[in-house]
Amino acid sequence: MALLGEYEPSTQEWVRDQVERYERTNGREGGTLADTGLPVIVLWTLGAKTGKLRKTPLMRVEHQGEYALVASKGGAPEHPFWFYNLIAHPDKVTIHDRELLMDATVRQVEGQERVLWWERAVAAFPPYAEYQTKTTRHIPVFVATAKS
Ligand code: F42
Repeated sequence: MALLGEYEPSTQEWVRDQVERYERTNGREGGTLADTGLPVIVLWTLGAKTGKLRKTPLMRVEHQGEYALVASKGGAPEHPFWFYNLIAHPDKVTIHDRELLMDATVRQVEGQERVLWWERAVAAFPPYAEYQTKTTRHIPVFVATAKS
């Protein structure tokens, strides 16, 4: 059952517009990052402070039904807010990937598992590697697994 809650759109217009187009067309519109042609998913989380439903487009990094969620925020020095939402509510997550709405649990990965998923992420979206060189912040990587 997809995450329930009072949806609070992103404060960034381009982000909330992409979510709106993605949801209306199951990703036929808004399914890629601008003109890169690279696919995105929409992450649903529960606000760590507001408890509201938040929807965030992320690059699609999928492997055997699991998804990496890379909190790069373009290499900014601070984590994105959705990072704190996942920390607060790791088991209150939905992944929208075109026709799939997947209820999920997330874990933050480190060590060898992070190396493996980081390789997959950079293969899917090469700018991630550049973002990491732009900041001393260790870019968090979560892996979302379908709830059984
Ligand atoms: N961002 C990434 O980090 N990684 C990606 O792979 C990525 C891909 C991508 C593709 C397409 C696209 O359109 C955007 C993409 N982005 C990617 C940007 C991403 O969608 C987010 O905009 C970005 O990561 C910043 O996330 P954010 O959660 O900081 O969003 C801000 C703009 C936001 O929505 N702020 C809200 C606000 O009202 O200011 C608050 C959001 C929130 O969740 N608040 C929490 C709450 O309780 O409601 C509080 C959290 C806390 O504890 O402070």
